[in-house]
Amino acid sequence: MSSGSLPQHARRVRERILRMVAASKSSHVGTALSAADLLVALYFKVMRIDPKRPDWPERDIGLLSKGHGCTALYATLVERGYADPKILEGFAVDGGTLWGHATWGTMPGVEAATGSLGHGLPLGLGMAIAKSSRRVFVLMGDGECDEGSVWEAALFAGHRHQENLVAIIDYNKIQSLGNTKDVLDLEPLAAKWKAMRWGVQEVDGHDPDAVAAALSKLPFESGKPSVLIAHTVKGKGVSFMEHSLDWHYKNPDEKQLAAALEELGCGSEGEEAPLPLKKRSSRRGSP
Ligand SMILES: Cc1ncc(C[n+]2csc(CCOP(=O)(O)OP(=O)(O)O)c2C)c(N)n1
Repeated sequence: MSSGSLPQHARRVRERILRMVAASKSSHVGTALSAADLLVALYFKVMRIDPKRPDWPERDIGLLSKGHGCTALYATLVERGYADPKILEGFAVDGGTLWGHATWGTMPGVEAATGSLGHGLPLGLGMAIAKSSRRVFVLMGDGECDEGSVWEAALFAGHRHQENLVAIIDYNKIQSLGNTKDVLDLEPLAAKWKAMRWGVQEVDGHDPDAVAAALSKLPFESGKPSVLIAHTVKGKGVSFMEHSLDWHYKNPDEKQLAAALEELGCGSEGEEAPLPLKKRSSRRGSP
């Protein structure tokens, strides 16, 4: 595991995301940058896990339901010590081992195959019911909440008083083809979850210490599942990617990658470069 504060871990995760997406010429860099601080808070402070024992039967379960943001998960798992950084070189390239959506069995710590949106919460609910002594954390996108299966699971979890289920919504206000409020407005989002008998809190999703603090006392309300609505910015950390729909699908060229890394201040702490800058023959991640 690398040492440092949560923001330092998040910066290294962002560096790895950028290098992976650029090297493979794949998509969803804005998606991954949006979720970096949330994943770092979860995997470094909140979840009861042991990277040396990824199958530890008592562990908390983490599911990245917005599986198209898998570079953020892979980078966080490496940063946390689940695998050697070299594994990231196999992301979305010919002959590689890490797919463009989170895939179970490709790397220790990936608990489920996700990316077909709307399945993480029902899956997590099933796990929470089956393993009532363990906690299940499901990280979802806001656009993902357009899926009916999210609301079926939310209703059922509230009905069941499923205290060991925790949803985190990466509320970056943008989905793949437009602003969330224009495509399908979710507001009033907190009131909807409250009405379904969930304990609800809201947080700045780019303050990992605040995210960890919010998730340090669970459940938010006794006898209810918990949802943390995390206000985020798509593309966070790279100014020309922030709040931009373009970077859902676009990937940075060499110049853009160099500019992004410079803006993040990469290399200033004498860290290794996790992946080379050079391009490789690639297979694009699917949309
Ligand atoms: C069931 C399903 N329908 C459509 C898609 C295509 N798709 C990929 S990403 C995306 C938008 C996701 O938006 P959001 O959940 O807000 O995530 P963000 O990328 O903004 O973090 C869509 C519709 C999918 N992956 N799964």
